[in-house]
Amino acid sequence: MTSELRINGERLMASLYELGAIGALPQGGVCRLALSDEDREGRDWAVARMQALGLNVTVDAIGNTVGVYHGLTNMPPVMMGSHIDTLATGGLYDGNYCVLSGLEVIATLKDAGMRLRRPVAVAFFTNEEGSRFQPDMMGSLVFQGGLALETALATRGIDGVTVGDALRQIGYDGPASVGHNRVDSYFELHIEQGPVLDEEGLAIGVVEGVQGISWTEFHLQGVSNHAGTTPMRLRHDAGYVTARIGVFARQLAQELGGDQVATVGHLVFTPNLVNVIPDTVTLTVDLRNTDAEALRLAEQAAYEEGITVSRNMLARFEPTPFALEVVELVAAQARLRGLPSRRMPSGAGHDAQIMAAMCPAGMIFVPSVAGLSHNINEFTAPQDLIAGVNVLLGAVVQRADRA
Ligand code: HGY
Ligand code: MN
Ligand code: MN
Repeated sequence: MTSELRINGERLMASLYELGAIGALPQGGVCRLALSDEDREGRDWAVARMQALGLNVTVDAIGNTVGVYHGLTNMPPVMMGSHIDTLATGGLYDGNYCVLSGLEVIATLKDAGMRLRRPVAVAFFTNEEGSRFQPDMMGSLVFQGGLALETALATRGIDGVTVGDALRQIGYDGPASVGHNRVDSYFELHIEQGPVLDEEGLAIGVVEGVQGISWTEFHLQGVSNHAGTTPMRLRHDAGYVTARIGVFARQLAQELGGDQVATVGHLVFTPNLVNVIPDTVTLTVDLRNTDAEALRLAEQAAYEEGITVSRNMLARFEPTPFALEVVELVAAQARLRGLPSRRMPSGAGHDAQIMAAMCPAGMIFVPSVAGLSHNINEFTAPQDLIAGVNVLLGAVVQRADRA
């Protein structure tokens, strides 16, 4: 029965384009920053789809939203989840694809008149991207109990607004409690956001875990001075130290090799004027697959330049393996459907790595063309998107109906 079940591909694609129209950018792509008006619009759209499916919808105190399709028992649900907040330059698929796939899986079960032994849930978590408020995966961290609700609500974003105020502003400071949820298992279907599946011509990634993540924000205090009259020997140039950190980060990644990556993605100079030696610089270093060595990079450069440096740990996640039972289930479903697949780690962070602390969790990847993501031109072919959802459908049905 399960292997014959197929989702409605047209309905899935239509929902992707419909949600993608909310916060659409003029040159393509989407901007629905966490807890913005656009995020509220996207949330309202997704909640309306949950209600149209007759799901029991709850919103918790950090805005995580869960729709439950009841089962034959009231055992803990098998959950499909991800996020619908995006970067300022987000693509159509990152996060949204899984939430819409969860809705499609439940719609397919409904069409088939199927109720499973366990309930099946679809969830979107607040602020997965971490662009406006850090850390990323904030909502699932609070859901799982890994971050105190009060700490999350008090977090101030890059625009100075607190999570609590922004949440109230969009009306998603929900009544459901956090940190005490029962979830049988968690599945996240996601675009790979890297080049592996596309380069190897594979349809499915059977994800074995997520690499570690370290986000550090540095504040460099230099001495602002005249760019023309200040001799080099008298300078304390925070801009020069910034450049050194960027070079160190790249060299660190090259020295360590393997999956090590390092990125300077956020950079703010003051006064940011062509003829003024910078007074301060704020920059972030994103390191993955290693311990946070960012401090070493900054301190070494700053010491030599006579700059004071302070740092703020924005996010720090250890490498997270997924539950073998879930990994095997995903691999078996890919085989059952004749889809070429491989086992692999995730380079990107996901809510699944947070949920793995509270229940067996796993992920399914589909190819990203040219490995592009966190870019308005991210693209995955419809047949790959549909194949991924059929693997999710099979895995969830098997998991929810098991004895
Ligand atoms: O940064 C990440 O890996 C995720 O997109 N938040
Ligand atoms: Mn994502
Ligand atoms: Mn992302």
